[in-house]
Amino acid sequence: MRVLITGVDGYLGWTLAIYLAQRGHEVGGIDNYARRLWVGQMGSQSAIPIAPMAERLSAYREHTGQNLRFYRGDLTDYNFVLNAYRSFRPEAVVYLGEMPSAPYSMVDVHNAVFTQTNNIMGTLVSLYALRETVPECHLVKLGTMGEYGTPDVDIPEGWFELEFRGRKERALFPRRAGSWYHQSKVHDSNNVEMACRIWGMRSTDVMQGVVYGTRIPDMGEDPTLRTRFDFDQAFGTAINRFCCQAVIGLPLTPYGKGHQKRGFLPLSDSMQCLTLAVENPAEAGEYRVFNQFEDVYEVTQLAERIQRVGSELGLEVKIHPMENPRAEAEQHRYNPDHQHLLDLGYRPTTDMDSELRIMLADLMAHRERIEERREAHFPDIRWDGTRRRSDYLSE
Ligand code: USQ
Repeated sequence: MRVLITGVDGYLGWTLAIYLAQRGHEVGGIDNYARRLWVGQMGSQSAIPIAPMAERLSAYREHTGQNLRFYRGDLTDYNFVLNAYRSFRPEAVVYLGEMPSAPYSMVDVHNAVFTQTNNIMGTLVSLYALRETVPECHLVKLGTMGEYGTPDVDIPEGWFELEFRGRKERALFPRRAGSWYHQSKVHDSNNVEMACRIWGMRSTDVMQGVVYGTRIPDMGEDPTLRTRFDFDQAFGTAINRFCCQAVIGLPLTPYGKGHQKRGFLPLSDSMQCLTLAVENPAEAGEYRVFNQFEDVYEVTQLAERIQRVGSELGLEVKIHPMENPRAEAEQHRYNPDHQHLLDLGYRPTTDMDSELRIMLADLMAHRERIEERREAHFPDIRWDGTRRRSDYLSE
């Protein structure tokens, strides 16, 4: 299939381009290198060095035997997006080109407005451009499990049956996001659902949990094919941050009580799931939702795992809870369904401990790069809009 990836320079986008090409798909990509800039604004850099796009593209050609058709530009620019879709004529678009950080979106009014403009307008522009150029195209839109928030009931896969005053309706499960970023994905979901309903477009909205991992086997050994890996307070997720903290001897930092639960899945399995969505498109007019994660853990459980696996590799890892810079539930129910991808044939291929061993070994090779940006580990972006560095909590 001809698959266009928006955000192809990012953590998931670059990995997916390689994964799809190795499975015989023709891949195109859009990016404006914004992620490199945002991480720089956070005073950080990718722990794993990544090459400029021109070098990435030639390594890709050599490794996959394919040319990746790359379009450099801004996804909120309608004419640019229209021309890219008109020239590539994708059968599927995997939409990963958004600003993905909750803390970054909470810095101030500028970051909040930027996040929502970039994400919501970008998706809306793509809906129009797809309708105009390739209306049959399947939009695989990356949402997030964070759209649901942490309700005190089970979480279905998008749709559920609502009963009110004796009448029933199939409805979208209520969303209750906890950051302007997560909220931007809620708005995206509403817009995409409406485009399917009124224009007959087809879409899979992927509520993805937290993805972890430094590589997939399809990357081989060429360092130019590696994907980025962030650890700063905004673009590093808890698990990725903990691994980098372990490598440079900083204590791991569960925020607050540390009982926050999230769904996790390894990078290679995220690729498998996105590819299953691409290869099994939604019907015309269908808006379907996949909850995409493998296992649920509390952040403190993650920290303990990384401590254990780290000690096998000779790292002395301490855990030291830190004052929570976010406003969020630190103890809550979390029981989301995740059956749709299993029904399509998804089978987990690896477990967290094996993946952590690979991650820690990969990161130990780049200890100096992580050490160079030690300051970037410490959170100071608060949900009330102030900037104040969090302290470690006393035991
Ligand atoms: N946390 C810590 N210690 C840290 C960093 C984070 O305890 O050093 C906590 C946070 O307070 C939060 C939990 O870990 O309760 C998860 O935070 P995270 O930064 O790992 O992930 P999150 O902000 O939820 O966002 C990440 C990605 C985002 C994606 C989302 C999927 O950045 O793009 O949408 O994971 S999910 O979490 O399922 O919503």
